[in-house]
Amino acid sequence: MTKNQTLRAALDSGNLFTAMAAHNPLVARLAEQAGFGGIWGSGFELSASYAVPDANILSMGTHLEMMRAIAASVSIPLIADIDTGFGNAVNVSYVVPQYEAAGASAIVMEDKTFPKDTSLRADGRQELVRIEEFQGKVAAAVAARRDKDFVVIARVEALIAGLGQEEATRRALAYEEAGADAILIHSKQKTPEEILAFVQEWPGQVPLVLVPTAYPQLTEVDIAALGKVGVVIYGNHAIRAAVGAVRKVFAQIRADGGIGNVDATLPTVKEIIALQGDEHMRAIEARYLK
Ligand code: SPV
Ligand code: MG
Repeated sequence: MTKNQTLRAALDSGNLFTAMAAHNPLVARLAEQAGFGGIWGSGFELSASYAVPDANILSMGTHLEMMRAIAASVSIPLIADIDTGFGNAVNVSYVVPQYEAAGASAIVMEDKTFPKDTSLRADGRQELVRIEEFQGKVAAAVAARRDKDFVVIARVEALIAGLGQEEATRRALAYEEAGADAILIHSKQKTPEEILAFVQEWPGQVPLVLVPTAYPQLTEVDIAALGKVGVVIYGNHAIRAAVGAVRKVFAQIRADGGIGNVDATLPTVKEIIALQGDEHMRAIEARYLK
């Protein structure tokens, strides 16, 4: 099976597919080793790793090249976060084949205006495009894919924008009608009630995608039991884990005036060399270096 077929089959199966955020190939490899079904090519994480806001400050090219590097380093599907599609439906027509060629198995595109503001920030600018305009962008994405198993996920930001469940459902149904394979419904409420109400009332046929960052109480068992959710995305746990771990180690080294104490607490250099794919390179060496 190709990676695209793996993701498509997972969506068709009705089982919950898990995708973990990654901002570089090393983290993607750790996600694969940990047993996640796929990688989330998070714009938030990549922006954070460049120390800039998640607000279309990074260029599409920067994100695209990281997606290419990630896809090349793992054997599980990559779901690429293309924000608002980097423009209008015309841009989307050119963007989608590039992500597909880079090795992504899906794109998620959100119905906000360009440039976007990040969704989970309190008081962010959350302006949505007209429903018809976004339908055009979804249809353009669907038409532009080369492989029918490449998945197009439309992301509804109506709850994030405070427009309520009725508007969110209206938009989700319109995007399904335009050809979306799945609907990502995002919420920044600190408890799951808002998202649960949407999921329970969802009258559409396509599976939903949740990003439970703001309401972490909801487990995979809870989500699977809802029966309408195909994918759960863990949106930023790699970058948050990295920031926490790096801060702690740096502080310890400054406090100790040396690396003696932290050394035993860290993964060994040997472990890092293994993650770099050393075994593969040594096999090439043994076979071809004459
Ligand atoms: C991302 O990880 O880039 C996302 C999810 O789009 S969120 O940051 O919650 O908007
Ligand atoms: Mg994003």
